[in-house]
Amino acid sequence: MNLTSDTDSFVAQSTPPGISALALIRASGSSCTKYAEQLLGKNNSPIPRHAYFSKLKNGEGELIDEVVWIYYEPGSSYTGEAMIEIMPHGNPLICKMIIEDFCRRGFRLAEPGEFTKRAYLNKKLKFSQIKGVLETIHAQSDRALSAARKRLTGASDNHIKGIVQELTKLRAEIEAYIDFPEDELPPEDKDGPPAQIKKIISRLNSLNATAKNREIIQNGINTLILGSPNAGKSSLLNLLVGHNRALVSKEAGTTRDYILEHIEIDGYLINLFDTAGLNISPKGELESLGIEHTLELVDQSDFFLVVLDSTIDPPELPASIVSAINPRNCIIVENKIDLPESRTRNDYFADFPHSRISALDNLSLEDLGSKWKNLIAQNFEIREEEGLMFDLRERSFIQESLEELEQAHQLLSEDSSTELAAFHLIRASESLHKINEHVDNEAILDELFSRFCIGK
Ligand SMILES: Nc1nc2c(ncn2[C@@H]2O[C@H](COP(=O)(O)OP(=O)(O)OP(=O)(O)O)[C@@H](O)[C@H]2O)c(=O)[nH]1
Ligand SMILES: [Mg+2]
Repeated sequence: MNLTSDTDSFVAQSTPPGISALALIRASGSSCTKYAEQLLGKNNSPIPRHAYFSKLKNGEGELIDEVVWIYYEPGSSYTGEAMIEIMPHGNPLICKMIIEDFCRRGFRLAEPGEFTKRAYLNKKLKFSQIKGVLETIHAQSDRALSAARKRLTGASDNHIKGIVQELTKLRAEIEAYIDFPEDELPPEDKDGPPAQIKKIISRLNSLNATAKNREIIQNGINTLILGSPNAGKSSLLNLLVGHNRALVSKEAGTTRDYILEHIEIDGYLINLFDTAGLNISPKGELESLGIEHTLELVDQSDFFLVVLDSTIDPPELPASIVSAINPRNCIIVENKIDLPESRTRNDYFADFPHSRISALDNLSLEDLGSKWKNLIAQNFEIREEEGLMFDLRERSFIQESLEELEQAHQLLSEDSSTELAAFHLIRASESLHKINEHVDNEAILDELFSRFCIGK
């Protein structure tokens, strides 16, 4: 994608292909004004942001569709250029004809993310807001959406700006160190700056610790349902997803390959894996392969539900599972409590949370749900700052800034050169500035825009 701010006009369908009640076709560039004038007839000027209803005709004067359309004047549209949005009936044939008609009038097809790219080049959006647009479109849970909104509205930019302001204030104080002889400064001023730097360091550290949360918010909490064959793992999955997704049978070894379903708990996306029962002596190659798959999933999982058949003695788990689970990321689900032979299994992983349920009779699922929610809250809860979700590139600037701050802190604590400490504070601010800086590196922009849909 080249970065010249050419003003050629382009068009794309912004709604997904296929049949729908209505569709949205969007165009940007200087030719939009002429297009709108022709739609109005007699070369009248369109009123910006006014919804018109017109007959849209092709080059031969044949009616394509009756459409609602809106014209946006240059300067105050999404892209910053003249834009037009057309809402025809959602028939792919109609959309194709309208787009062909645009092309006949000198428009070209838009590249993925090109509307947003124009908005960025025309300074209608900041770099982090582009990511906010992308994350808003792709968010798969309430939590992901709320974090994306923070980016889109510039909350993450403002957060960094706040820290930069504090650093500037601090520098002024330190420069007072330089300008005044030490014995003329009140003692509290001498203690102040190192303590304040420590505070900023801890704020930045908490921003930097967002890597795992970012993944979890965006991609979901990988949750494995594990246990012996016939324990009721698939029955539990079916209950949680609300339909009979997995085969259930009284034969042990029913589930072979894992099954993935998505549910939402407390606004978090849960990627729920039903797995093959962990049979110590598997019957045949297929069952062995299934168990191998289960064990492979353990490393990539964030959370575990170990399902027991509470009418029989609990199984010994493979070492790789024992080392992956702990009382914060695992619930022991004692199933089949409807049966008279059922016994409590409190001594099995005694310090883990236990929940006694019947997947067959849908008993006590609330207890499991509330324990599950509590653990998610403890492990994955996003604090306000972490909800801002900085990505890898941004975190590298935060890291740079932290290193400068550590040096400044050390110099001030040792009563060494205050000039040098002030210099490190400037460098720390500069690193943070890079987070919100206008990026014109083509490779970075190309990579980002390639993740967009056409029409956005
Ligand atoms: N009584 C009773 N039976 C249950 C309960 N949950 C599951 N079952 C029965 O136990 C048998 C096995 O259930 P599944 O859900 O297929 O068990 P699984 O753990 O997925 O088994 P595999 O896929 O073979 O590892 C079926 O006959 C279920 O109807 C329960 O809470 N109570
Ligand atoms: Mg199963």
